[in-house]
Amino acid sequence: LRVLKSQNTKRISYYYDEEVANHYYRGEHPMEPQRIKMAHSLIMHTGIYKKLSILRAKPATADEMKAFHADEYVDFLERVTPETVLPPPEECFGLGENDCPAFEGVFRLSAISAAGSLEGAAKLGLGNCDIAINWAGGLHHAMKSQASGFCYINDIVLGILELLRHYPRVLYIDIDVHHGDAVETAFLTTDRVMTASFHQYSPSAGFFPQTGSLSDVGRGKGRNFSVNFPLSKGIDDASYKGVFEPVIEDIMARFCPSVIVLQCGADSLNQDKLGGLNLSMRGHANCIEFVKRLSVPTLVLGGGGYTIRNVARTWAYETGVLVGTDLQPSDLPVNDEYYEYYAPDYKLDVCAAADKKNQNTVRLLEETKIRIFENLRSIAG
Ligand code: ZLM
Ligand code: CA
Ligand code: ZN
Repeated sequence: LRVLKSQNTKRISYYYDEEVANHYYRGEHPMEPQRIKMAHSLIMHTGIYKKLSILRAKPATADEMKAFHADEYVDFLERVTPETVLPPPEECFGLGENDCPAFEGVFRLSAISAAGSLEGAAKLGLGNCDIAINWAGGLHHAMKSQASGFCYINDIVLGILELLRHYPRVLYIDIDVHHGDAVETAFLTTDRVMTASFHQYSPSAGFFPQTGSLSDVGRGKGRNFSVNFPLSKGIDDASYKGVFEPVIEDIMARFCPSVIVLQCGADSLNQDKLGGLNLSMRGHANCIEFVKRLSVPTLVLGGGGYTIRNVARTWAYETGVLVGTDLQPSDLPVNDEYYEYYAPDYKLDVCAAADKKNQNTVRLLEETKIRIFENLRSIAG
């Protein structure tokens, strides 16, 4: 009975605000909030919504954002418009450059993104659900006083701060292709939050944000509570599983988190416009399934993902994994409002490339794992 309960009757809260899709970063910017609505449409048309409690969170207020962000920054973000933002090099708080434009509604979109993570965390904190999902969240680069890497308000840090009011230890896992730098920095010196990011790392090639080396382990009381797994281009499903599962397993044994926050950036998939990895949808979803099986309360968030048809496919499929429905590749519903976006195959699947070179050597992956195990050994007790 207990096994049944832990696997099949998880109470899942899913946060969605249809207003997300009314926002644009302008022009040819790679970040497209519309992908959240596309994923939602698949979730509705495949029927997996029946196993979710669908909720709309109240957009976060400036005061709620100030639990992490600097007052001056939040006040600026609330007021800035495309007309008042200063051009580079006079840009303020990171806004104005191409990565973080001051588009119309930037504060509102950030408030919606933060809301799902905050309310999801609060609901998990009260024990009123087992899993909370917010695909509009996962904006891991937003710093205390600075927009960075398409992110303005750090919904993840806000969610973790809320969870810390209810739970002693929070594990943050980040499978976005980019390093979860701002979440790591926010909790760099505490032993109550462990951050673990897997990411493409090639600072010599200038791959953003160029941080997250293996030797980046945290500071002071937080030493060895920051875990970084740098990867080279082309990693495939088998290699990723071979590093992800043992590292998370070891973290579970040593750190014993009371709650998990999982950032599911879909830019680690094959064919992403910005990322260079070679994961299939199933390889990516294996991480979500693995974390689900740990049976720890979990806040599941979105993040990057720039080939939007694949982002929608993957987050819909992963929602299915969380509710216990293994959607089949043929399950792409013909009545979906974005059906034509899924041409030419009209399937749910995202495949890995057969001919992409995996630039990660078995030897370096094994050595990296061993270094991480060594670091984790020193936190016990
Ligand atoms: N230039 N337009 C991931 C955040 C990645 C920094 C190099 C800006 C782009 C990119 C923007 C339309 C997450 C950097 C890039 C051009 C300095 C990054 C606007 C194309 C465009 O066509 C584009 C004019 C833009 C931005 C590409 N930016 C690719 N990579 C990174 C940030 C966010 O997935 O982790 C979480 C949501 N920025 O490499 C530059 C150094 C700005
Ligand atoms: Ca990452
Ligand atoms: Zn990313």
